[in-house]
Amino acid sequence: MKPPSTHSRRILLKRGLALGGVSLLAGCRAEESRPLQSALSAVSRFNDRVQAGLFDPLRLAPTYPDSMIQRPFPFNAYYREDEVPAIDGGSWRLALSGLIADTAPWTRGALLSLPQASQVTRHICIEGWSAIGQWSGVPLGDFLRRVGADLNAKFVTFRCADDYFTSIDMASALHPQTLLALLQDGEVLPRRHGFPLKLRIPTKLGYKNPKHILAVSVGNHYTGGYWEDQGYNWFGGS
Ligand SMILES: Nc1nc2c(c(=O)[nH]1)N[C@H]1C(S)=C(S)[C@@H](COP(=O)(O)O)O[C@H]1N2
Ligand SMILES: [Mo]
Repeated sequence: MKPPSTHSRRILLKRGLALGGVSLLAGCRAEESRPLQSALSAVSRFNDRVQAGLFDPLRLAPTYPDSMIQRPFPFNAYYREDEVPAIDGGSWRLALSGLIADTAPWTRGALLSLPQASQVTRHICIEGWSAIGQWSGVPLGDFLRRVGADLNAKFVTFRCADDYFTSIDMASALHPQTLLALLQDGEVLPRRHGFPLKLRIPTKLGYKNPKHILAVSVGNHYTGGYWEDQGYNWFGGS
């Protein structure tokens, strides 16, 4: 049997995403109904599997010319901009845990000394806005290989300096455009955009791009996320 064409795969993906959208919309009005909630989250779990099955590890997210970069870049978080965590870059360390051979913590300088990649991509927030930006940093796949992570594990989880956390599938973690970003628009990652380290993952929606990362862990147990635990679709493909 012939594999589905890129076009029909895209239609399938849109349908998968639309299913996720229905579950989100309906979730708002159905807080009282437990059976409905669990049926809807079963649809969302199904949607995760559809998206994971359609995910092409080699297909790149669209990139844009520098002239399209939006300045100032919009801010978003689950709190106001004046409550953004203030992190001292000198004493900050990236902690590693789980299925990783070398869990020694990383300084910002050590991360900057690794080969860097950069991208101009569109960040899409589920709240109804999107913006093109430029980010650079260490490809997460290169980093996971360097520290001896188990690349057959299912999940990579990120914990942040605020109460935010999220997790992604390993195939997306190893995608070439998935970056541990240290710079935005050629400058040290601004405080409001996640200093000292954020995940830039252009194949996923904004809420799968954690800012102010403190810790990365690799494992096989589902860990969810801040918004995902409140009903946002876990795979969160864009
Ligand atoms: N630590 C942390 N990371 C986060 C969030 C947050 O509240 N805290 N919000 C997410 C959401 S919903 C979006 S749209 C983007 C916004 O990133 P920006 O401020 O750089 O535009 O950050 C994501 N990462
Ligand atoms: Mo968002």
